[in-house]
Amino acid sequence: MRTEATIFAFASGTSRAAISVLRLSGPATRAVVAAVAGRVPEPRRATLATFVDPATGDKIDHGIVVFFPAPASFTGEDCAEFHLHGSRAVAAAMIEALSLCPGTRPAEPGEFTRRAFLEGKLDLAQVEGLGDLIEAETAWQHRLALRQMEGALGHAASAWRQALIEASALVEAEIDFSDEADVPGETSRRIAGLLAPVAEALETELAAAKAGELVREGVTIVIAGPPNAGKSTLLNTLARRDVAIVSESPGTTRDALEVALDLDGFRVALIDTAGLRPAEDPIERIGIDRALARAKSADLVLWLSDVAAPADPPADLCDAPVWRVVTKIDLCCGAAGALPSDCLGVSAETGKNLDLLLQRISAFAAARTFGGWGGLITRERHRHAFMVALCALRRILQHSEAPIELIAEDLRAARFSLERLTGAVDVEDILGDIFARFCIGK
Ligand SMILES: Nc1nc2c(ncn2[C@@H]2O[C@H](COP(=O)(O)OP(=O)(O)O)[C@@H](O)[C@H]2O)c(=O)[nH]1
Ligand SMILES: [Mg+2]
Repeated sequence: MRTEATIFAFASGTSRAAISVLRLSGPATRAVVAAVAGRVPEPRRATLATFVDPATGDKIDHGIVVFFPAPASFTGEDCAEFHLHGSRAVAAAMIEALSLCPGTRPAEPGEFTRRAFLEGKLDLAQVEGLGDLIEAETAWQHRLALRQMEGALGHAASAWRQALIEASALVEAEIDFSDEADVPGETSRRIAGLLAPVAEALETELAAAKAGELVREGVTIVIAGPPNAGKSTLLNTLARRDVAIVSESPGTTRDALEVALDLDGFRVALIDTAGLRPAEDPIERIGIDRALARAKSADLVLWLSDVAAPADPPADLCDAPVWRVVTKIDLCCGAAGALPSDCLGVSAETGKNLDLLLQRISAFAAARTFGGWGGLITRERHRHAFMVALCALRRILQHSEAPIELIAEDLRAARFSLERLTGAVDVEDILGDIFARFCIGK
């Protein structure tokens, strides 16, 4: 699938910087490089050149040009990079010069990566890994994205697909030569032998999936409790900035507020909510409903209450673990010792026990996400594909007496689902969605 246009875009950010990188890909690359840099340098060798506007001959910059001939380039097409001084004026002049070269146009978001995918340089799961790598904020997100980009999911999927293809061959043979005397049950035994390990691997991955998604999306922790318990203060203190409005008047926080923290490399989304109390005010009521909804979907709830007015969480607050935190212990000297053992007393005022709270949260995030390291599934799309394949395989394994045509059909369904995972079969419907998330120049 050859693309006609030669695309260009800044691969680096375009704010003022020492150096910025302009990238070019497509059939006109050689001509553009020759016109702008004076000649086409030796492949993959950083070469100093003077860049000029081919239309006017005006000098634009002195910099480095690198030429990557097809097919050994990121996109699989002829590619080049111009390393320029990172000024807005240089950027604007280069963009203008490239725009005037025949056959060129600015790239759309994710277009370089889309071409790499279409040229078979990356499978779809690697594309997603690359997107995650660019977005990665914490050390664990970074590691997971890197592994995804290196093709861990694609390798596993193609090994499983191979087993399904072998099983299909047995099934086809059975359909074609069913009248020939074969040992009864022999084919289905051999098929089961091929499919059972695949089903088992899919099951293991699905079980570990939650952890992979937690690494990518983060562990969600909701701070809940009665009004004035110090919820917003705790959020602000842990976030080290004023995210939420803190006030003595109860019912100040109306909407759920979220901050993302990086705790020892784990992404943690901390959510402050409206205080829970019977409220008259309709807006406060909405806030309380939202608070309850957020608590329901949380991975962990911190239930805060004032040391002067300890309160129990409602029994049906959530299915996730609830940690009881007693606040403002600075106001109640000595009382902290009298707290029930399942309560942690903290003070945002003095900082007492906040480190301990963070340590415990970090340990919780680690325990929840550590399994994600071994897992391959990092998003809902993968989980769905695994699920479809597993259901089809289970049908085959559990109904060995089923008509051979049904077995063939289920095998096709399982294989199709695994192929969609890496983009080996038609996936036009999901491509737009995946590439639209990329930035221009990637
Ligand atoms: N002395 C003391 N006051 C606190 C502490 N945490 C919060 N407060 C005060 O308690 C009041 C209510 O706090 P806020 O965070 O708005 O509570 P929320 O309604 O649960 O969000 C404010 O006046 C805070 O300054 C603390 O650790 N020590
Ligand atoms: Mg509040």
